[in-house]
Formats: sequence, C-alpha cells, structure tokens
Amino acid sequence: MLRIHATMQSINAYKLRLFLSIIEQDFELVDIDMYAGEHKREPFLSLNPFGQMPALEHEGFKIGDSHACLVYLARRFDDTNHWLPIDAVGEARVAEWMSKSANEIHQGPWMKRAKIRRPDAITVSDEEIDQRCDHVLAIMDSHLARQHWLASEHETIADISCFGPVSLLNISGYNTDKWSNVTRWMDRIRSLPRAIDIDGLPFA
Ligand SMILES: N[C@@H](CCC(=O)N[C@@H](CS)C(=O)NCC(=O)O)C(=O)O
Repeated sequence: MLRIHATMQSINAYKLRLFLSIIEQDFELVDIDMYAGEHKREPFLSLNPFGQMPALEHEGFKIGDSHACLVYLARRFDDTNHWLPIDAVGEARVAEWMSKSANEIHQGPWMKRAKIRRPDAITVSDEEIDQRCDHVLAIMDSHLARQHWLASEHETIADISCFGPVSLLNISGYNTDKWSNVTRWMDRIRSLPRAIDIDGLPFA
C-alpha cells in the first residue's frame, strides 16, 4: 500500500494527492498532527529526518519532499513517461519548474497560505510575501502567454507541483485575477479528469 504521511491541509502533500487522484492510484493518508509536533519526532523522522511533510512509503521505500515524491510516483506508476518525460530537454524543463516550486513558489505563494495557518512560524511581513508572489507570478504569467503548460506542450508533474500553492492564493488574500495566463492555466489543471481540491473534492 502507498502511504502519504502528512496533515490533510499540507500543501506539499496536496500535490501528491492531486497527482495520485488524476492517475487513479490508491493510497492511504496517514494523518500527522502538525500542531502537536508529530512531524518533529519519531516515527515521522525515520521517514523524513528534515521533519517536514509529506513523507511517502511504498513497498519498503521511504522518502520525504514533495518533489522527490512526485518524481518517484511518476516514474513508478506512469509507464508512458507523460508526466515526467525521459528525453534530456523534457526532463530538464520539468526539473527547472520543480526547482522554482521548491524555491520561489515556496517562498511566496506557499508562505502566503502557511502564514495564515501558522502565523507564529512565519516572521516574513505580508508586504514582502506579496512582493515575492508578484515576482514569481509575473514570470509565470509571461511564460504561460507562450505555452499552455509550464514545462512541456502537455501537463507534467511540474504543473501539479506549482499549482498546489498558487491555487490557494485567492483564499489566502492574494488576488490572482490580474495574472490572466496563470488563471487560465489553473483552470486547465482544475479541468483535468479526477482533479481534486485540497479538501479532496472535485472542482465544481
Ligand atoms: N521542500 C519540502 C517542503 C516541505 C514543507 O515545508 N512542508 C510543510 C507542510 S506543507 C511542513 O512540514 N511544515 C511544518 C514545518 O516545517 O515544521 C517539500 O516540498 O516537501
């Protein structure tokens, strides 16, 4: 059985749940009580010594970090290499946007949501976070003016990864409407068969 260890509202775990739903792969969510600090002690630390969610367990293999998990899931369950291309250019483009997801998108859109859920843990000002969001979304918006998907002519795990935090901006007080190409890109992802929101519900 495939197990994801995380709280339901973990944005980084949401990326895995969204992807697994789309590719129709069953899994079990092992709920972690973040507010009680379960991710900072054993047995979670044996899954991910960095003490961050998500961690994944499958057939004895254990790994943390949403991006590493997405790579594993794509290689393990997508025989067509659609979601993670194997050619040099295709794989490099996915790695490029996964890297932006882990850095610029994490420091902006992810943090915008995280500050609402854990204001004590995020000391960066709202103004600074909004500026970071503006910066990364401006680049994404001009990129998506030229192509429908971030890393390829079709959807990949790079889209899934970046979508998680960016899709939660509007409910976190940052209006994404001015980024029309990003808005259309989010609609494209929401329209993928079996796409779900962070609560596990189909998009309306
Ligand atoms: N680079 C990591 C970041 C993971 C991360 O920041 N996870 C959050 C939940 S979405 C977390 O565990 N936060 C609690 C903490 O760091 O104490 C990934 O992509 O998985």
